[in-house]
Amino acid sequence: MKIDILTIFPNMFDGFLSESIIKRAIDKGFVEINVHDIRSYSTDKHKRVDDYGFGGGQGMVLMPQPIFDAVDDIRTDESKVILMTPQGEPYKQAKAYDLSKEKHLILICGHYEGFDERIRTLADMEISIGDYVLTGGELASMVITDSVVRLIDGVITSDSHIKDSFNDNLLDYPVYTKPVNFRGMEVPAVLLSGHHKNIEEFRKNESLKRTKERRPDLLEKR
Ligand code: 6GU
Repeated sequence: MKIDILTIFPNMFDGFLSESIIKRAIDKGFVEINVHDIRSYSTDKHKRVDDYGFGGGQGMVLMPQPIFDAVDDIRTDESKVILMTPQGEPYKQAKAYDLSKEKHLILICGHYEGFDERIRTLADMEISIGDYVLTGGELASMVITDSVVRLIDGVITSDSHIKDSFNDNLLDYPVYTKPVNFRGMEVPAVLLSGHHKNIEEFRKNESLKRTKERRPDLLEKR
């Protein structure tokens, strides 16, 4: 898979792309990720990327020219263009699965004060990562990238995501490691029993209990 990210803050991605599973996925060739500075596409002599909104009131608005030129340059027949905006479709694990099957994603990071409405016509899809406002789409595009890349075949063992929270709309069961007794808190005996059927049942019950307590809305979707 290839992911191209358009942003006015390319440096924000340095840490994200150079650590942990994302770095490994890049190094092993499962994904190619390119961060493009929208400013480098500006034809303005001062390399401007935003300007005052017509009608007044909303501060600086991202201009269409640099973003249209960037997408023209990067898009192919296989690209899905996604606009990051709090007005987009709420992002869910099911969408992460869909996107992980795509060949090429182009993520456009919006700006908190807004982007010219005509930029919307470039997008195949608009995504929001939740009901709160970020200063820009950069963190949101990292959330999308992270959640999609880990689902690409081979990036992590599929065992580790088959059991993820939200598959089947259930939260994860609790897990423990050594020591068996830590400051008086014991690992549930069933997990030490070696009895696989009982362990499976314990986990299923804990998943259900936890989902009922914390996210009853998910149970209604089952
Ligand atoms: Cl995608 N962008 C911004 N700026 N804020 C958000 C968001 C996206 N999703 C939730 N809040």
